Amino acid sequence: MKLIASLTSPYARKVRIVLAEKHIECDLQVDIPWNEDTHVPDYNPLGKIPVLVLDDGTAVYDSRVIAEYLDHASPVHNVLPKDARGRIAARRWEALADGICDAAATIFLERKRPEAQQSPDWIARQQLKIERGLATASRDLADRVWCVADAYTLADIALGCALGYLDLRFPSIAWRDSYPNLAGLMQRLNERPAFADSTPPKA
Ligand SMILES: N[C@@H](CCC(=O)N[C@@H](CS)C(=O)NCC(=O)O)C(=O)O
Repeated sequence: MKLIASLTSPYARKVRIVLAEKHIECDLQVDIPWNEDTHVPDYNPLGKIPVLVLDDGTAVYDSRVIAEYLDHASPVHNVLPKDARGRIAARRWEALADGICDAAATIFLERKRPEAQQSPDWIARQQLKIERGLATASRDLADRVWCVADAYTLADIALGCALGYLDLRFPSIAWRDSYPNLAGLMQRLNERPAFADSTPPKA
């Protein structure tokens, strides 16, 4: 089994953390989908990472599907709650966290375009998604230790990856000052080897 991923993608990091928490062996093939020599479209017609390539050649995407696949693949440390209610709650957290990443990545890409072609309205729209997303995450986490059912789940993994991505691409967003409970969660997450070992490189 191999995972096609970049080291900065928050979606790929989510999958790498699930692999580590579940102690599943998997080769990592680093591929940057923006590079001309990328092989990602050979595995995913959408040209996006992460892609998990199974031993029989089946390509599994996107990160949410991969996470579910991996959770079923091994009984070690299930990251999705067994009960339907808990599962939906964890999935909703994941959708929120991934949505924050989508908005942040959209701004990052927009700002790479020539300045005259950039749309301030488009950027402002994405910024609002990030602001509302963080406010909602903080409100819903409240004073609990973990996002769902007092246990460390995919919800926490996804949120931690989104917060880590903001640190990487938008260090000026002072989310730790605005939301101390999210800062506390990030600190707990960074104590886990799966998080510490997958911190995105600054380059
Ligand atoms: N919903 C997808 C998002 C994946 C995604 O957007 N990956 C980015 C890297 S962070 C990518 O491959 N972008 C290349 C492109 O959009 O062409 C997932 O969860 O896997």
